[in-house]
Amino acid sequence: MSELGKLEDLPKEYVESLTEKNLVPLWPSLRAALPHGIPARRTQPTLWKYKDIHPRLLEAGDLTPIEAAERRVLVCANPGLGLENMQATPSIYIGMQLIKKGETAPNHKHTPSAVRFVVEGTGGYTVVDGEKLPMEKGDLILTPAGLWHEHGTESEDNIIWLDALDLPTIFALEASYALEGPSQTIRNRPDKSQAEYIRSGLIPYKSLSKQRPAYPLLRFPWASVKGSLEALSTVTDRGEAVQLAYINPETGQECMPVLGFSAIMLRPGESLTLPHRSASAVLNIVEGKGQARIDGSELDWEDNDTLAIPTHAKAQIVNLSSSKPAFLFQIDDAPMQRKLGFYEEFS
Ligand code: 1HN
Repeated sequence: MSELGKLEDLPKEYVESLTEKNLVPLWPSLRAALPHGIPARRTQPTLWKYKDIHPRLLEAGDLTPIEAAERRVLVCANPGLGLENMQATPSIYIGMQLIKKGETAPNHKHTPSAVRFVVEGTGGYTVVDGEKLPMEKGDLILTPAGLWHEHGTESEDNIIWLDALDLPTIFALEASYALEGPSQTIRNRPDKSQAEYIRSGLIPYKSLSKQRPAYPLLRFPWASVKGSLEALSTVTDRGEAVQLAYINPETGQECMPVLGFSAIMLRPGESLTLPHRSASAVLNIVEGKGQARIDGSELDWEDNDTLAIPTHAKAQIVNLSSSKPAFLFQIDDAPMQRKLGFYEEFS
């Protein structure tokens, strides 16, 4: 393979004449844009400890009223990607949001798609497209692109959840914007999806002949996810992943276009090698104590901690408890990579 020409090899006057006409020679930058074998990665394996986030989020609750914040969030920013860019991985935005007793976060809709994964507190709710969805620890709530959503809490508690958005991609497309609106009228059938999609394998009959709803399930209660993981663990060999994907029950496909969501159970003492693959991911620990080994970094995690896994990383997660299972929630960008036609798993 021949060495590619460098910018310095070209006459200064020639380069200047290109610059003047908004032209750039490709060959000096080709290998940086298209490295051989493995992509250039700036994303660092990163751990955000909940014990570091929690007191600072409560402090934000004292320092900044909700009216002055709109959304009171501390963003988990990957240091390798520049903190100001607010990326946990190149495609995944992650933040921790606090709503205090009596507060509401106003109604809006936007082009990025979002989910909420509840970390702490009871009695929170999100209204999505007129449906009032309760939020309890571990529940996953979808707020897809273009659907109105607003949040609040009806208990004495603070409520804290993790926001995951496809914002980095939508922003890079110069397509990220929001609209504000008046508070939604709540339909008198709270969370109807929990009655319509109560069991896998069964969908409302009418949806076979009608156009299928784009987002039939907006809430995935943790209690049923956890129960399903426990059942799956009884028929899964040790060392093999006990993992469930959140899907659209009408299509069987991932429930959002860019980001995918799944839940993992690690049995006591279990060590799991994650697939070596092209997707990046973020893990949030629902409960448990363990270690992640990601490309040579050893990161010790416990309840509510959050971890970033770069693309093409070699990663292993270990449950360090010999008596209790650990439960993790995963966000990844495999759905977008599959649609773009380059998703890969390496053996
Ligand atoms: C957003 O709409 C929410 O609705 C939270 O709670 C975090 C971060 C960036 C852009 C939009 C929310 C967000 C966000």
